[in-house]
Amino acid sequence: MIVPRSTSGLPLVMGVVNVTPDSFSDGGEWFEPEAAIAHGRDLLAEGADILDVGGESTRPGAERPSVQEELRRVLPVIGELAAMGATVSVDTMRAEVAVRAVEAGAAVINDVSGGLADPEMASVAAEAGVPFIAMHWRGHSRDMQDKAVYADVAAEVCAELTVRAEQLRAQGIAAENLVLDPGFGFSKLASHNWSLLRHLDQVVGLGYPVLVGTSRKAFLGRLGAPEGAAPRPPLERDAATAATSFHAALAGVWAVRVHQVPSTLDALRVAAALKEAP
Ligand code: PMM
Repeated sequence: MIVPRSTSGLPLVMGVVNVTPDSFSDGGEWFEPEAAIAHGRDLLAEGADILDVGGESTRPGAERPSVQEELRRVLPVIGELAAMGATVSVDTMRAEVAVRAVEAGAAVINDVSGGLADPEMASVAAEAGVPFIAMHWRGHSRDMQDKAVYADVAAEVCAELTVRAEQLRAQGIAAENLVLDPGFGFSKLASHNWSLLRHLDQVVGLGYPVLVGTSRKAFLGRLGAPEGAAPRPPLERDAATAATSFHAALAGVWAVRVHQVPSTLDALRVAAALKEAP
């Protein structure tokens, strides 16, 4: 399988299905498999092209679940959603979870560590022959913000992603199955996220399809919040997310990973109308 493409010229919409008790954006809301499946069905009905099912929270400071717990969370949800005809990606850093997820019907592997967290991941993805999303990553959530040190964030993220892509291809992942993601919020301060977003064209310029995941992230919550106050809560960040999706569409990304589909689709439609206008 090669990376699915939109026929409209718009980025694809990847809807987030977190089966976790502790994600920052929707913590616990869809933790039971039945609730997660129902949520996935809703996202699909709203127009999501891909459903991204994850069982490990990657919010800063998060502890990791066991492999067995991660499998218990994601497999039934992936199986049901794939059986409904959805294109499902599995959001995991573990090769064993990726293999079992593909067996259960996942058509895409989304690894926020880009294959760095598990030495078996690249060969497993190559063997499975499914699209592999490699995100820019400098370490596990526990201490990732200590590694948010850059002189030129866009240039350094591009350089690190280029090395990662070369290594993944050397490990057998076909170039046409590779997607890159600059990793908003992962080992990045708010200022780094804004700079990366502004220079997204550099990431797109690497020549691979690009996924952007800014949805409900903390840097958006700080907009409009008084200086020194807590960021606005995740559920109040969807309008700002739509604005970043609009920007990503103009930059030519392959897909946006979001929690709320209708506002995203509107933002992408505005971008398309602008692009087509004489
Ligand atoms: N962000 C989160 C989880 N998975 N995957 C990719 N490829 N890119 C991302 O930016 C990304 C991801 C964290 O957000 P969540 O807790 O809302 O799922």
